[in-house]
Amino acid sequence: MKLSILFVAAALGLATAQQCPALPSNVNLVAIPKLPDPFTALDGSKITTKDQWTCRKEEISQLMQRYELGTFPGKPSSVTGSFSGNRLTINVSEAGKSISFSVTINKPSGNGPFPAIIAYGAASIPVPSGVATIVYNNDEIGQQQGQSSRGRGKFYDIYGSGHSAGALTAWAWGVSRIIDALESSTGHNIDPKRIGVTGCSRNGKGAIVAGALEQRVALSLPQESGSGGSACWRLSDAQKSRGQNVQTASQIISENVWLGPAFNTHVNQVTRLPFDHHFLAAMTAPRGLYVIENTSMEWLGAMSTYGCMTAGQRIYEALGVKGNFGYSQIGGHNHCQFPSSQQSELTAFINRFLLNGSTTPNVFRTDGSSSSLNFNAGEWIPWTTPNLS
Ligand code: MCU
Repeated sequence: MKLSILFVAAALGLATAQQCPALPSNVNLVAIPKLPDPFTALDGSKITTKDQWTCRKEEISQLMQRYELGTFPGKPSSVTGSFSGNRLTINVSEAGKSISFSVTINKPSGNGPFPAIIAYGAASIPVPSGVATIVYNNDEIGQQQGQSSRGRGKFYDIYGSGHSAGALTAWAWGVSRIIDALESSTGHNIDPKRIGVTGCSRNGKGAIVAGALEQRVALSLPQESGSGGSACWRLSDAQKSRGQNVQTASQIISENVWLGPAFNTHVNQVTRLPFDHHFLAAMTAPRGLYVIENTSMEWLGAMSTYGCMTAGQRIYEALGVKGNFGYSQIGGHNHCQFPSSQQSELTAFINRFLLNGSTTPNVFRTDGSSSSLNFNAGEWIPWTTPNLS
């Protein structure tokens, strides 16, 4: 049946979405001490083509959802948007439940259409004139006030307090609904094809996960996301075992509800996870991703984010778009204060992905010394990077 549908579609010259196999219900979790290979699928097959990558990318997303992030639901049965003043109000209904939330859109002067950056809470990067800011109260969608926040917020009003999603996934769902509403409503003059997402610290974890889960995000700008964001669980554990005060998986689940409850059983044996956070880059590629980090904050895991994103960049490289990925780790400033030395890099990403520029950014740098970071790529990245055809 499926084959004949595909055949008829092909004969009619219709585009058919690639069918990817569902994730097996039982995945054999085995210890993978170093960073897992993005280019070997669960069934052991090697990924050598972009076509094969399509389903591996989907598999990676399903794995991260099942064991860490919780399920990212598809589009609800009804999403509407209405724009008035500078407020976009989004009404969502699904299976007899309804919620409504609003975002504030601060627009440049002129006619547009304008690109926009969705800011979790408030932007702590400078948003250039020419780009709108959409202020998103993510806490309203998924609360993040410690353990008592589990299952609270408007996402859970729709899906139930027992839903598997952690707050990061609930917030990404809210980003998706903002984009739905921008696509279907008028008067706002925002171009839904040129949307960036940013946030710092806990909200930086949210920004990187939003771009990974929601494929309509054109540019992700996570700032000082650290553990649960651009850091890898395995590397943060390695830093911890060197005596450094970094946030690990076992700590993060005790602090807040950013991740799904399914993650709790894995935090003391993260080597059994069939992924690590370089796979967030896999889920985001080939779209724009500029990771902003800070060597002056031990808790973020300077080696962990640097090493994890070194591995993440290789996925972009395999796809032939290495320069669409950026990593910049600069210290000497407070948490969530954007240093002027990173301005030209941020500008390059915004120009390329939100302002229709054609120059590829190409940023990868740290001000940490190799001895202070002490990341051995040969040890932690035991796989080779293919040139996907
Ligand atoms: C870096 O983000 C978090 C961090 O994960 C938490 O452990 C700490 O409590 O808060 C940071 C944050 O959000 O600071 C604003």
